[in-house]
Amino acid sequence: MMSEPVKLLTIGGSDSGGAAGIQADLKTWTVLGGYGMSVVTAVTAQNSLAVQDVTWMSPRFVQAQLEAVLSDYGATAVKTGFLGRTELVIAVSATLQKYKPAHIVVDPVLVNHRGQQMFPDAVRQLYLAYLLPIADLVTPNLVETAVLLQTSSIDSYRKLRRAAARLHQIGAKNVLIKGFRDGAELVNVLYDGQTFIEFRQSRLDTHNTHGSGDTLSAAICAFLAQGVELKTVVSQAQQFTHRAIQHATDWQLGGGHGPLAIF
Ligand code: PXL
Repeated sequence: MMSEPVKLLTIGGSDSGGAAGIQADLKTWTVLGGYGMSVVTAVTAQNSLAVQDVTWMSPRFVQAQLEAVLSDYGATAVKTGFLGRTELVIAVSATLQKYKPAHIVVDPVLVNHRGQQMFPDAVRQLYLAYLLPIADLVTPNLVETAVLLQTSSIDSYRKLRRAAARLHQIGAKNVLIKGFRDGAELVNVLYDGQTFIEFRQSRLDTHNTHGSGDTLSAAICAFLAQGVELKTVVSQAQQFTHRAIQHATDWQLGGGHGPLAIF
């Protein structure tokens, strides 16, 4: 018999194109040996070029899915993704506080790949009030960080560190700000309230990065649930994601931003 897998839950949207959202999370978890569950907040009509349409699940039905899985299976680690409705942010926060999973990773999906805010500003405000305070880790990219804090673009380490400190102060236990460009390298910075740790990786020249943020936060969830220490978790998850991007560099599955090779 196989040993029991860790139980992992994603709360997010479906990407019909299979690159991002719950599809990226579930593929990542299967590869990393976890048992993946998914509470669907929205269904997107999406391909490598654009999100063409979205149908939202009702807050009542999202709540029903959460109760169904958490009252029976439970989850050691949970990640939140596409939650662009105020009622959904509130329902998800309340239910996570009821069930208290050991690890909560908040991936603040707020902007599209062009860097435009996708949701009403009230959603951003509720992220600060309801999700950051229960997050063990929040994982914004540079644009999401600037949107969350309503600041100008983050173009220096000084601004990045200050933003991380503010997100920590608002309530996130740990903050990982992703995607700072430093020459040929991409730098992710982890802040735990005391020290800043830089994780560096060579920047890959490819269009196929659709779902890379989801894959990274999903991998983080899986390693956290396995009991790995956060610093090591971030390093391992980054290597996993980097490899997945590397292996898909030359793919042309669609006409736009293609998926990663999650194998
Ligand atoms: O990559 C962020 C993301 C997550 N979840 C869903 C998405 C996207 C980006 O478009 O559509 C469902």
